[in-house]
Amino acid sequence: MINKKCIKRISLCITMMFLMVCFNNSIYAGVPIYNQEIEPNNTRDDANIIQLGQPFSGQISDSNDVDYFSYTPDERKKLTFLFIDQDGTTFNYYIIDRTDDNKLIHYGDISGTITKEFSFEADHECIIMIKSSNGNNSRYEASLSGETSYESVTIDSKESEFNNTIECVNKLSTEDALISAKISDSNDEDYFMFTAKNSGSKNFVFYPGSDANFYFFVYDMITHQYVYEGYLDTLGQSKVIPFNAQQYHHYRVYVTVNGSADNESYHFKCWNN
Ligand SMILES: [Ca+2]
Ligand SMILES: [Ca+2]
Ligand SMILES: [Ca+2]
Repeated sequence: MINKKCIKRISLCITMMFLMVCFNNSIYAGVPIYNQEIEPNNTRDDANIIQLGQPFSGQISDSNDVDYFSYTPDERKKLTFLFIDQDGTTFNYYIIDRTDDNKLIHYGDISGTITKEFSFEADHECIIMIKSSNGNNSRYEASLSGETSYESVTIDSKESEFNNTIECVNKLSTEDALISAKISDSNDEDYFMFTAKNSGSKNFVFYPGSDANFYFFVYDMITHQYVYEGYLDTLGQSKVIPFNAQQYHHYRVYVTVNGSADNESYHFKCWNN
């Protein structure tokens, strides 16, 4: 028997699903695909959204046809693009980082089979474009596969996952960069490193974006001493930690959240006094 409470719940679910669809569509205009392209996919905005590791097939129907595909990793990945020409035509391909001002990652001609490997940042949209100037119903198969990239990288402002170990630390390009990051779940840990460009008194400031129970430390990797270590004890307020920096010393910053965490954002910055 469906009572009023049930109907209320069902209509709430439908409303939420509708809002989620609207929200997704506001980010990506294209449609998700599985094993087959869906036309029209002739612009970046109409790119077919592909699934990692799922091969798909397509065809260039004439010399005006272009096929765009899109994938956005939620953490830094090593990606492998595989392309197989199915009927002896020469195709042209372009791999683009749309988020990084349409930076061209790879491009070239393909007849036969190619694989291309490249690293890709979290939350950057990877666009793959296929065309063929001599194509007429030219068929191809392709796939994009990938795995988490376990490498340290240099960052300017935003953290780059995976940074959960000392080896995969995010290195700050400058000691006073303002870094924004998040603890995405209770298993997330974030490692950063900066180098003091001069000696003197500085303030390390931690800005919590929520009232989560943040734990963090700042550690001098040369003297092996903690500048600060402990829970954020300021109840959601910024924490200012004065310290005497030593020129060229490397400082490790570690952040996590004690207990449950759901995309708990935070910022930090080292200020020169
Ligand atoms: Ca197309
Ligand atoms: Ca994180
Ligand atoms: Ca992390």
